[in-house]
Amino acid sequence: MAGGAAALALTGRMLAAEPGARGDPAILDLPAHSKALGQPVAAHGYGLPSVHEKNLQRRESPGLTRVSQASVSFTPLQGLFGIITPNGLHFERHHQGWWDIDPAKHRLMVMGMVRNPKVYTMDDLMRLPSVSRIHFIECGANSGMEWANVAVPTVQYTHGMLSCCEFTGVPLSALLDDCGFDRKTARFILAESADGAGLTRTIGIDRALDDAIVAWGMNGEMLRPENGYPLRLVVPGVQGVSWVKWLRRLEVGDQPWHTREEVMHYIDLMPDGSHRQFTSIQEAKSVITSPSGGQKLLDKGFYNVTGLAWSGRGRIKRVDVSVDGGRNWKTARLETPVLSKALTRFSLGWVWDGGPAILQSRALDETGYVQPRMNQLRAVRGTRSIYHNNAIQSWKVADTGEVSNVQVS
Ligand SMILES: Nc1nc2c(c(=O)[nH]1)N[C@H]1C(S)=C(S)[C@@H](COP(=O)(O)O)O[C@H]1N2
Ligand SMILES: [Mo]
Repeated sequence: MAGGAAALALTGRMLAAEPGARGDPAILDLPAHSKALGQPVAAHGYGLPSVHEKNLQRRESPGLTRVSQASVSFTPLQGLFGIITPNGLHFERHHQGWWDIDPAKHRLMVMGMVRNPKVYTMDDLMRLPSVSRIHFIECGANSGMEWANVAVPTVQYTHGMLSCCEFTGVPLSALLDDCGFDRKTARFILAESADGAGLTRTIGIDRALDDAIVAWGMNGEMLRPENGYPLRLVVPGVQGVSWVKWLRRLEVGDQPWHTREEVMHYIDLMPDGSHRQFTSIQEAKSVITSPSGGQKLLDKGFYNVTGLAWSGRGRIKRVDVSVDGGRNWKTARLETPVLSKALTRFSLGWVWDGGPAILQSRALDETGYVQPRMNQLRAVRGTRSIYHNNAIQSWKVADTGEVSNVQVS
């Protein structure tokens, strides 16, 4: 219930101390910070969050077992504002644990169907013209437990394999051009990692040339070790597994490699027994982050219902919010900026009357695609899926004010 505690803290922060008979001590008693010198500059060479925000942490889901180092920590979406994930709270997914690799010893090899295969040092790469772009990354298994309807308690664990950062690096297309690749014959790129996971994924050439980035920067500083320092692949709109961390090799070829990570994992088992591979684009999805599971509404009255929407196919066009389990919908306000393949923040004012309610959000993207209900998704995909669940999420508000995870058709 650690995540629940974090969620409660969010609501608790708004509680003022009870005014006593003489009035509010928070006003009447002059605090130490108004009477004495504060702390000096550079007390922390690298700044830290307030001690009062200690509860806001990446956490492992109570419902998942850690297998060796191969595990997941989830981003506390319920405690974040806007669209950018702070680097220390970016979710982590490691198949074989993480490393803090010495950039002076790291190399990137580009080979295969290119005229001039090359090995780059980090210095070589960082001398090239770079771009900085804001994109979301979502693990293909995000919300995977909802297929089995196990009522994961908080939004941190239902949707927290999701983050959004400004990534800086060299466009993959520029790197391929630098090695003289042939646009007529090249059709696929293999990306390979330097960690023990030997993570390899095939990426179609269109996607590679469109907006993929070989990135070293994240939110204005170097990538964190957990997120692939010093080099990772950024494949906007595509599920997290293709964002190869500790990237060491790119190979150009004319057919998919059919690696373990694309034929055994990250596939969708369909009702007829067949399985879908290479379903890599993350379709439009949204979730209300506040109020959300584990939180408690302390009183009747006004609430700003807010959350995040995203689409691997481009911009979010509209988000609708329902407070009655999907019978009636209102269009939410989208906060700017609304960027392609990035998280978009939405909000809608709501006056809670103290009765039971079911909160839902539904995203529409610029292609016209509408986020499906869980039963619409199950009708096509069956019940044996793990990956690629982008269904509408429902949060039930009980008359006690307690918010919990429910599935309503
Ligand atoms: N080298 C390497 N790259 C990797 C992984 C890994 O285990 N090793 N995990 C992948 C998966 S499944 C996901 S969802 C994302 C997670 O990125 P993050 O840990 O930065 O959140 O990285 C991908 N790239
Ligand atoms: Mo993943």
